[in-house]
Amino acid sequence: MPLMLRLVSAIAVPTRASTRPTRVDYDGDGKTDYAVFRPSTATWYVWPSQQQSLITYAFGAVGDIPVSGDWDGDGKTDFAVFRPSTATWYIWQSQRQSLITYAFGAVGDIPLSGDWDGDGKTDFAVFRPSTATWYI
Ligand SMILES: [Ca+2]
Ligand SMILES: [Ca+2]
Repeated sequence: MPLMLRLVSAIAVPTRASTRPTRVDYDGDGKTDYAVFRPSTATWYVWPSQQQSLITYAFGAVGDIPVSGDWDGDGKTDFAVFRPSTATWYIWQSQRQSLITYAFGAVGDIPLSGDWDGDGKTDFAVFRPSTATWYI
């Protein structure tokens, strides 16, 4: 269960190719940080542009889909995952350093995150393949 964002290591190096790249700015300096999420272990590897060293986090569960974005609108990317088995979103807010959980979508939906209304905060969206319908 992804109840807390847990720092695993500041020196570990990703060793497998089964990772998903994410476009992010975790340190909020306006520069994109290198980051990947490994679904098989629910591990995040982040290379912040300011710090210039690898940081490893555990957040989410095996099989989760990364949906990072700036959900709280503070200019820093928040760790976030969508759990396909329950259609639940888990978001670690960078501003408050706290977890929020939402139920949005249905099992089988494909999660998409983006700032759909242009307010500076990331919004929920899912695509339902069975009906070719978008829910935003
Ligand atoms: Ca950055
Ligand atoms: Ca944020």
